Amino acid sequence: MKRLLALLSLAIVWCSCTNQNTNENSKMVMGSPNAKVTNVPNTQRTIKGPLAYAPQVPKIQDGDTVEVKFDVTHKIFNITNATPFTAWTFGDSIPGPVLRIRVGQTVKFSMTDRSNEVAGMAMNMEPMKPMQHSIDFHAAMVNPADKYRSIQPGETISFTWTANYPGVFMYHCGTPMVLLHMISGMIGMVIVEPRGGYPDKADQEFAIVQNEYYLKQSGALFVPDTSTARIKHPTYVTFNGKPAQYAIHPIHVKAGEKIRLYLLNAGPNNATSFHVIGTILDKVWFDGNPKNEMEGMQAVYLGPATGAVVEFVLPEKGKYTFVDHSFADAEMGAQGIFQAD
Ligand SMILES: [Cu+2]
Repeated sequence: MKRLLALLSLAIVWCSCTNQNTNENSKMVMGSPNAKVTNVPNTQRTIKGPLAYAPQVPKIQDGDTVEVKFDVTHKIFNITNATPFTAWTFGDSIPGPVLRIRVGQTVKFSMTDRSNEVAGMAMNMEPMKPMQHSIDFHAAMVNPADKYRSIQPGETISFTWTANYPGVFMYHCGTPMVLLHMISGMIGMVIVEPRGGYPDKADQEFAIVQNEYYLKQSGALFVPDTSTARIKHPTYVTFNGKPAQYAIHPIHVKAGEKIRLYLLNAGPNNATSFHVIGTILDKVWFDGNPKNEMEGMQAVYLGPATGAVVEFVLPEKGKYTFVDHSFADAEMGAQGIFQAD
Protein backbone atom coordinates (compact mmCIF):
# COMPACT_ATOMS: atom_id res chain seq x y z
CA MET A 1 0.00 0.00 0.00
CA LYS A 2 2.81 2.37 0.98
CA ARG A 3 4.60 1.62 -2.30
CA LEU A 4 1.37 2.25 -4.23
CA LEU A 5 0.92 5.64 -2.51
CA ALA A 6 4.54 6.57 -3.25
CA LEU A 7 4.09 5.65 -6.92
CA LEU A 8 0.84 7.63 -7.05
CA SER A 9 2.45 10.76 -5.61
CA LEU A 10 5.37 10.41 -8.03
CA ALA A 11 2.89 10.19 -10.90
CA ILE A 12 1.10 13.35 -9.67
CA VAL A 13 4.40 15.24 -9.46
CA TRP A 14 5.37 14.02 -12.95
CA CYS A 15 1.99 15.07 -14.39
CA SER A 16 2.15 18.54 -12.88
CA CYS A 17 5.69 19.03 -14.21
CA THR A 18 4.65 17.92 -17.68
CA ASN A 19 1.60 20.18 -17.61
CA GLN A 20 3.73 23.12 -16.57
CA ASN A 21 6.13 22.48 -19.44
CA THR A 22 3.26 22.14 -21.89
CA ASN A 23 1.82 25.45 -20.69
CA GLU A 24 5.17 27.20 -21.03
CA ASN A 25 5.72 25.66 -24.46
CA SER A 26 2.25 26.65 -25.60
CA LYS A 27 3.26 30.28 -25.09
CA MET A 28 6.25 29.92 -27.35
CA VAL A 29 6.24 31.65 -30.70
CA MET A 30 7.80 29.64 -33.50
CA GLY A 31 8.93 31.54 -36.56
CA SER A 32 7.66 34.92 -37.79
CA PRO A 33 6.60 36.60 -41.07
CA ASN A 34 9.20 36.71 -43.85
CA ALA A 35 12.00 39.25 -43.56
CA LYS A 36 11.81 42.32 -45.78
CA VAL A 37 14.83 43.66 -47.63
CA THR A 38 14.70 47.11 -49.21
CA ASN A 39 17.26 49.45 -50.72
CA VAL A 40 16.12 52.31 -48.47
CA PRO A 41 18.57 53.01 -45.61
CA ASN A 42 17.20 53.64 -42.11
CA THR A 43 16.60 57.38 -41.83
CA GLN A 44 18.74 57.88 -38.74
CA ARG A 45 22.17 56.47 -37.99
CA THR A 46 21.55 56.29 -34.23
CA ILE A 47 20.70 53.06 -32.44
CA LYS A 48 17.12 52.66 -31.22
CA GLY A 49 15.50 50.41 -28.60
CA PRO A 50 16.36 48.96 -25.18
CA LEU A 51 20.07 49.11 -26.00
CA ALA A 52 23.23 50.25 -24.22
CA TYR A 53 26.95 49.91 -24.73
CA ALA A 54 28.66 47.44 -22.35
CA PRO A 55 29.46 47.53 -19.47
CA GLN A 56 26.18 49.50 -19.20
CA VAL A 57 23.05 47.38 -19.11
CA PRO A 58 19.95 48.85 -20.77
CA LYS A 59 16.55 49.08 -19.08
CA ILE A 60 13.71 46.78 -20.08
CA GLN A 61 11.06 48.49 -22.20
CA ASP A 62 7.41 47.83 -21.42
CA GLY A 63 5.05 46.39 -23.98
CA ASP A 64 4.65 43.24 -26.04
CA THR A 65 6.66 44.65 -28.95
CA VAL A 66 9.93 46.57 -28.88
CA GLU A 67 11.39 48.37 -31.84
CA VAL A 68 15.12 47.77 -32.21
CA LYS A 69 17.42 49.31 -34.77
CA PHE A 70 21.15 49.29 -35.23
CA ASP A 71 23.19 49.42 -38.42
CA VAL A 72 26.36 47.85 -39.75
CA THR A 73 29.31 50.18 -40.28
CA HIS A 74 32.90 49.95 -41.43
CA LYS A 75 35.10 52.22 -39.36
CA ILE A 76 38.50 52.62 -37.73
CA PHE A 77 38.13 51.37 -34.15
CA ASN A 78 40.97 51.93 -31.69
CA ILE A 79 41.45 48.59 -29.92
CA THR A 80 44.20 50.42 -28.02
CA ASN A 81 45.54 53.91 -28.72
CA ALA A 82 48.35 52.25 -30.70
CA THR A 83 46.08 49.75 -32.51
CA PRO A 84 43.74 51.44 -35.00
CA PHE A 85 41.76 48.58 -36.52
CA THR A 86 39.74 48.28 -39.73
CA ALA A 87 36.57 47.19 -37.91
CA TRP A 88 33.17 45.98 -39.08
CA THR A 89 30.64 46.84 -36.41
CA PHE A 90 27.06 46.63 -35.26
CA GLY A 91 26.00 50.04 -33.95
CA ASP A 92 29.47 51.59 -34.43
CA SER A 93 31.06 49.64 -31.60
CA ILE A 94 32.88 46.42 -30.63
CA PRO A 95 31.03 44.65 -29.13
CA GLY A 96 27.75 45.88 -30.63
CA PRO A 97 25.09 47.32 -28.31
CA VAL A 98 23.58 45.11 -25.58
CA LEU A 99 19.88 44.44 -26.17
CA ARG A 100 17.67 43.66 -23.18
CA ILE A 101 14.18 42.18 -23.48
CA ARG A 102 11.85 39.78 -21.69
CA VAL A 103 10.51 36.35 -22.58
CA GLY A 104 7.35 36.90 -24.63
CA GLN A 105 8.41 40.24 -26.09
CA THR A 106 8.56 40.52 -29.86
CA VAL A 107 11.52 42.37 -31.34
CA LYS A 108 10.76 44.42 -34.43
CA PHE A 109 14.28 44.66 -35.81
CA SER A 110 15.80 46.60 -38.67
CA MET A 111 19.40 47.04 -39.83
CA THR A 112 21.04 48.89 -42.72
CA ASP A 113 24.35 47.75 -44.19
CA ARG A 114 26.21 51.08 -44.23
CA SER A 115 29.52 49.61 -45.37
CA ASN A 116 29.23 51.82 -48.48
CA GLU A 117 29.37 54.99 -46.35
CA VAL A 118 33.06 54.96 -45.36
CA ALA A 119 34.81 58.27 -45.92
CA GLY A 120 38.45 59.37 -45.80
CA MET A 121 41.77 57.61 -46.36
CA ALA A 122 40.68 54.22 -45.05
CA MET A 123 37.99 53.76 -47.69
CA ASN A 124 40.53 52.45 -50.20
CA MET A 125 41.81 49.72 -47.92
CA GLU A 126 40.62 46.23 -48.77
CA PRO A 127 38.82 45.49 -45.45
CA MET A 128 36.96 48.81 -45.63
CA LYS A 129 35.41 48.20 -49.06
CA PRO A 130 31.60 47.84 -49.13
CA MET A 131 30.41 44.28 -48.57
CA GLN A 132 27.50 42.04 -47.60
CA HIS A 133 26.59 41.52 -43.95
CA SER A 134 23.85 39.84 -41.91
CA ILE A 135 22.76 39.19 -38.34
CA ASP A 136 22.10 35.95 -36.47
CA PHE A 137 20.30 36.25 -33.10
CA HIS A 138 20.92 33.17 -30.96
CA ALA A 139 17.95 34.25 -28.80
CA ALA A 140 15.51 33.80 -31.71
CA MET A 141 13.79 30.73 -33.19
CA VAL A 142 13.33 31.55 -36.87
CA ASN A 143 14.31 30.28 -40.33
CA PRO A 144 17.96 31.33 -40.72
CA ALA A 145 17.81 31.17 -44.53
CA ASP A 146 15.23 33.96 -44.38
CA LYS A 147 16.04 36.16 -41.38
CA TYR A 148 19.79 35.70 -41.24
CA ARG A 149 20.44 36.16 -44.94
CA SER A 150 23.13 38.54 -46.18
CA ILE A 151 22.15 41.95 -47.50
CA GLN A 152 24.00 44.18 -49.96
CA PRO A 153 25.69 47.48 -49.03
CA GLY A 154 22.98 50.15 -48.79
CA GLU A 155 20.18 47.63 -48.17
CA THR A 156 18.03 47.36 -45.05
CA ILE A 157 16.69 44.11 -43.60
CA SER A 158 13.67 44.08 -41.26
CA PHE A 159 12.18 41.12 -39.44
CA THR A 160 10.53 40.23 -36.15
CA TRP A 161 11.29 37.52 -33.62
CA THR A 162 9.91 36.62 -30.21
CA ALA A 163 11.99 35.63 -27.18
CA ASN A 164 11.04 32.15 -25.93
CA TYR A 165 13.83 31.38 -23.47
CA PRO A 166 15.53 33.53 -20.85
CA GLY A 167 19.29 33.81 -21.10
CA VAL A 168 22.38 35.73 -22.11
CA PHE A 169 22.65 35.16 -25.83
CA MET A 170 24.98 36.11 -28.61
CA TYR A 171 24.32 37.83 -31.88
CA HIS A 172 26.80 37.96 -34.72
CA CYS A 173 27.18 38.41 -38.44
CA GLY A 174 26.70 35.11 -40.24
CA THR A 175 28.00 36.08 -43.67
CA PRO A 176 30.82 33.83 -44.95
CA MET A 177 33.59 33.71 -43.98
CA VAL A 178 31.87 33.94 -40.59
CA LEU A 179 35.22 33.72 -38.78
CA LEU A 180 36.42 36.85 -40.61
CA HIS A 181 33.22 38.79 -39.85
CA MET A 182 33.41 37.86 -36.17
CA ILE A 183 37.09 38.73 -35.71
CA SER A 184 36.36 42.02 -37.48
CA GLY A 185 34.06 42.90 -34.57
CA MET A 186 30.56 41.76 -35.53
CA ILE A 187 29.46 40.37 -32.17
CA GLY A 188 27.08 41.38 -29.38
CA MET A 189 24.89 40.37 -26.44
CA VAL A 190 21.14 39.91 -25.96
CA ILE A 191 19.81 39.61 -22.40
CA VAL A 192 16.43 37.90 -22.22
CA GLU A 193 14.90 38.12 -18.76
CA PRO A 194 12.38 35.56 -17.57
CA ARG A 195 8.73 36.69 -17.98
CA GLY A 196 8.58 37.95 -14.40
CA GLY A 197 12.19 39.19 -14.32
CA TYR A 198 15.13 37.47 -12.62
CA PRO A 199 14.31 35.87 -9.24
CA ASP A 200 16.26 38.37 -7.14
CA LYS A 201 17.42 41.95 -7.30
CA ALA A 202 21.00 43.11 -7.69
CA ASP A 203 22.36 46.41 -6.40
CA GLN A 204 24.58 46.95 -9.42
CA GLU A 205 24.80 45.22 -12.76
CA PHE A 206 27.19 45.19 -15.70
CA ALA A 207 27.52 43.48 -19.07
CA ILE A 208 30.82 41.88 -20.09
CA VAL A 209 31.51 40.39 -23.51
CA GLN A 210 34.75 38.51 -23.98
CA ASN A 211 36.23 38.25 -27.47
CA GLU A 212 39.50 37.51 -29.25
CA TYR A 213 41.25 39.66 -31.86
CA TYR A 214 43.60 38.26 -34.49
CA LEU A 215 45.56 41.13 -36.04
CA LYS A 216 48.28 41.92 -38.52
CA GLN A 217 49.69 45.30 -39.37
CA SER A 218 49.00 46.91 -42.74
CA GLY A 219 50.67 50.29 -43.07
CA ALA A 220 49.53 52.50 -40.20
CA LEU A 221 46.50 50.30 -39.49
CA PHE A 222 45.75 46.84 -38.19
CA VAL A 223 43.59 44.39 -40.13
CA PRO A 224 42.04 41.02 -39.23
CA ASP A 225 44.31 38.01 -39.74
CA THR A 226 42.42 34.84 -40.65
CA SER A 227 45.60 32.73 -40.72
CA THR A 228 46.23 33.17 -36.97
CA ALA A 229 42.46 32.97 -36.31
CA ARG A 230 42.35 29.53 -37.95
CA ILE A 231 45.03 28.24 -35.61
CA LYS A 232 43.50 30.09 -32.62
CA HIS A 233 46.48 32.31 -31.77
CA PRO A 234 44.90 35.60 -30.66
CA THR A 235 46.69 38.94 -30.53
CA TYR A 236 44.34 40.21 -27.82
CA VAL A 237 41.62 38.75 -25.62
CA THR A 238 39.37 41.47 -24.27
CA PHE A 239 36.48 42.36 -22.02
CA ASN A 240 34.18 44.66 -24.02
CA GLY A 241 36.48 45.12 -26.98
CA LYS A 242 39.60 46.71 -25.48
CA PRO A 243 42.42 44.80 -23.77
CA ALA A 244 42.77 45.45 -20.02
CA GLN A 245 40.55 48.55 -20.24
CA TYR A 246 39.11 47.98 -16.76
CA ALA A 247 42.57 47.37 -15.34
CA ILE A 248 43.41 50.88 -16.57
CA HIS A 249 40.01 52.36 -15.61
CA PRO A 250 38.53 50.16 -12.86
CA ILE A 251 34.77 49.64 -12.54
CA HIS A 252 33.62 51.27 -9.29
CA VAL A 253 31.26 49.29 -7.07
CA LYS A 254 30.35 49.20 -3.38
CA ALA A 255 31.72 46.66 -0.93
CA GLY A 256 29.01 44.39 0.49
CA GLU A 257 26.49 45.04 -2.30
CA LYS A 258 25.19 42.37 -4.62
CA ILE A 259 26.77 42.66 -8.05
CA ARG A 260 25.30 40.93 -11.07
CA LEU A 261 27.22 40.40 -14.28
CA TYR A 262 25.79 39.38 -17.60
CA LEU A 263 28.67 37.47 -19.19
CA LEU A 264 29.02 36.38 -22.77
CA ASN A 265 31.92 34.58 -24.37
CA ALA A 266 31.69 35.68 -27.99
CA GLY A 267 34.91 33.82 -28.87
CA PRO A 268 34.98 33.17 -31.75
CA ASN A 269 37.37 30.32 -30.91
CA ASN A 270 38.42 29.99 -27.29
CA ALA A 271 36.74 29.19 -23.99
CA THR A 272 36.92 31.39 -20.90
CA SER A 273 37.10 30.59 -17.21
CA PHE A 274 35.73 33.74 -15.60
CA HIS A 275 36.95 34.36 -12.07
CA VAL A 276 36.95 37.25 -9.58
CA ILE A 277 40.01 37.26 -7.32
CA GLY A 278 38.96 37.63 -3.67
CA THR A 279 35.42 36.36 -3.81
CA ILE A 280 33.20 33.43 -4.79
CA LEU A 281 30.40 33.51 -7.34
CA ASP A 282 27.39 33.15 -5.07
CA LYS A 283 25.02 32.27 -7.91
CA VAL A 284 25.65 31.26 -11.49
CA TRP A 285 22.79 30.91 -13.94
CA PHE A 286 24.45 29.03 -16.75
CA ASP A 287 23.64 30.57 -20.13
CA GLY A 288 21.60 33.12 -18.14
CA ASN A 289 18.66 30.81 -17.49
CA PRO A 290 17.67 30.69 -13.77
CA LYS A 291 16.72 27.03 -14.20
CA ASN A 292 20.43 26.30 -14.71
CA GLU A 293 21.45 27.45 -11.25
CA MET A 294 24.81 26.68 -9.68
CA GLU A 295 26.09 27.98 -6.36
CA GLY A 296 29.37 28.89 -4.72
CA MET A 297 31.49 28.68 -7.87
CA GLN A 298 35.15 29.80 -8.02
CA ALA A 299 34.88 30.29 -11.78
CA VAL A 300 32.43 29.76 -14.61
CA TYR A 301 33.68 28.03 -17.73
CA LEU A 302 32.09 29.26 -20.94
CA GLY A 303 32.70 27.98 -24.44
CA PRO A 304 32.28 30.23 -27.48
CA ALA A 305 28.67 31.44 -27.81
CA THR A 306 27.85 30.69 -24.18
CA GLY A 307 26.64 33.14 -21.56
CA ALA A 308 25.95 33.32 -17.85
CA VAL A 309 24.48 35.54 -15.20
CA VAL A 310 26.73 35.59 -12.15
CA GLU A 311 26.08 37.23 -8.79
CA PHE A 312 28.57 37.93 -6.04
CA VAL A 313 29.53 40.26 -3.22
CA LEU A 314 32.90 41.93 -2.75
CA PRO A 315 33.33 41.46 0.99
CA GLU A 316 35.37 44.55 1.92
CA LYS A 317 36.80 47.70 0.41
CA GLY A 318 39.63 47.09 -2.05
CA LYS A 319 40.66 46.15 -5.56
CA TYR A 320 39.34 42.89 -6.96
CA THR A 321 40.86 41.75 -10.23
CA PHE A 322 38.62 39.75 -12.55
CA VAL A 323 40.20 37.53 -15.18
CA ASP A 324 39.83 34.79 -17.66
CA HIS A 325 41.62 32.26 -15.42
CA SER A 326 43.13 30.71 -18.50
CA PHE A 327 46.03 33.03 -17.73
CA ALA A 328 47.38 33.23 -21.26
CA ASP A 329 44.09 35.01 -22.06
CA ALA A 330 44.47 37.27 -19.00
CA GLU A 331 47.96 38.21 -20.27
CA MET A 332 46.50 39.03 -23.69
CA GLY A 333 44.03 41.48 -22.13
CA ALA A 334 41.22 39.52 -20.45
CA GLN A 335 41.63 41.21 -17.09
CA GLY A 336 40.03 44.09 -15.22
CA ILE A 337 39.48 45.52 -11.76
CA PHE A 338 36.44 46.10 -9.58
CA GLN A 339 37.26 48.92 -7.21
CA ALA A 340 35.04 48.37 -4.16
CA ASP A 341 34.62 51.68 -2.32
CU1 LIG B 1 29.39 40.82 -41.55
